[in-house]
Amino acid sequence: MRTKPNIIVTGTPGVGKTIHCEIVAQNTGLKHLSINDIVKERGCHDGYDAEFKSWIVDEDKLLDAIEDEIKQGGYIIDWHACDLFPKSWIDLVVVLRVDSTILYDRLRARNYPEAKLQENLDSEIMQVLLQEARDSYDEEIVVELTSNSSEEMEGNVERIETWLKQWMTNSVG
Ligand code: DAT
Repeated sequence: MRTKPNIIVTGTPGVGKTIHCEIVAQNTGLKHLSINDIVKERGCHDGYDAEFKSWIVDEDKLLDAIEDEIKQGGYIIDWHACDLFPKSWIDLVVVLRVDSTILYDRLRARNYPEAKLQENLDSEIMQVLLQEARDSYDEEIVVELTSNSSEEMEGNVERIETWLKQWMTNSVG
């Protein structure tokens, strides 16, 4: 049994996963696990897609690389997919959502190639990651939160921290 929960923060690139995870990790002591960094640093990929400017993830290697850590609990996982993680590892799935005009500006600021920008905008509009989360986990643990503004981000962080406190209380009790 874990003494601390594992949380996934997911959503289309640019919704605010990294910034949410960093703040929650700083405030709570949960460890921020950036899957992007792990893929790069631990070589969990089959090479680089130059057109999309992204690594081609080897999911089996990735799961092997993080299994021992995640099973200890206490991680806030930052990744734009969630269906690869076994259900038994995860206690809460936060899906961040954003208006497409705001997302467009955030991805433009990152100089995304046009095809990648368009694919991500379509994905957000079609709610692809929300659907993936709902298909992969029990509905009680999937929470959809909007991340258009700093005020919304503060509210989201507070909600995640309240959930965490509740989880810790229940696990002790
Ligand atoms: P992700 O990790 O999902 O790709 P990010 O955390 O890197 O996204 O955020 C992308 C950019 O948008 C970054 O400059 C911070 C900004 N941002 C994200 N969420 C925000 C919010 N709710 N309010 C204001 N700015 C936000």
